[in-house]
Amino acid sequence: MGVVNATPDSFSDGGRFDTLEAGLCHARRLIAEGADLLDIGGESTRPGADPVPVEVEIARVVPLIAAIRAESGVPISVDTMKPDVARAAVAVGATIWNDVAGLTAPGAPETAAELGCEVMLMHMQGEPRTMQAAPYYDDVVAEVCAFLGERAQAAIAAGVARERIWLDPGIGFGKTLDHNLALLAHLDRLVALGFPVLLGVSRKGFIGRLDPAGVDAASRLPGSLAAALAGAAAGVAAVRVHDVAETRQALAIWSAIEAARS
Ligand code: HH2
Repeated sequence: MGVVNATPDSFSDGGRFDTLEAGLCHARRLIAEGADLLDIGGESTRPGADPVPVEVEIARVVPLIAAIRAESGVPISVDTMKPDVARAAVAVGATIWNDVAGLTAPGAPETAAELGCEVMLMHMQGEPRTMQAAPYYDDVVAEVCAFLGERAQAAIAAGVARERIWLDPGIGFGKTLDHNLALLAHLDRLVALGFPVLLGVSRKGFIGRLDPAGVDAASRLPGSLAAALAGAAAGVAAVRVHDVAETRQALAIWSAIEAARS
């Protein structure tokens, strides 16, 4: 999954793709690099980010999704916590709702069922503005698995087909370095819930905390690849990345080695 942030303030690429032309150029590039799907977001969820009004978010993502859809059949997800934004995105061709709040907004599961789209349910403790203030868990892996299992059941109860549901542990969303590492070390437990798992580690802050040379988001590609491969080894179905070509190469080499085992 290649990321196109149509935002002025995303942590790794904020402001680079926030005009329609720049967003479309970036989408074309990710498609050419081999992205299997594109994730379009109009609200930054980086730690400390303020919420964006619904009309602003719609104005950022809808023209871009429509423009991509006009020239490519690549599957498109919309990265939003708001049912009205998901509705507007699906109307112009998005087929997946990527919700970092796990369909917890009022009416979200019902909207997803009505739209008939796939849903990606992510775990987040708190909300972006404050989530890194003091994350706390007794058992982070058990709690994230329980939350995601419960959100999947809520989606199914509202009418979302089971085979349209993905789960995502939400690396960096209300989690300390130790929480992130515990989740990455035990991804197999999330995979065991029986839904495809999406993993977002690309350029995230935990990489900079483990390696001082990765202090800037743009210098975290090697760590991003290492974490993506750890995810692949644990059986995740997709990785959400900024660097599609590099990730594809890393995954291709890893898979070839795995295939040669048998
Ligand atoms: N991470 C980000 C945003 N959306 N969605 C899912 N499902 N999983 C993730 O890990 C995830 C996500 C944060 O990354 P980015 O989009 O680059 O930054 P920002 O939120 O600042 O736009």
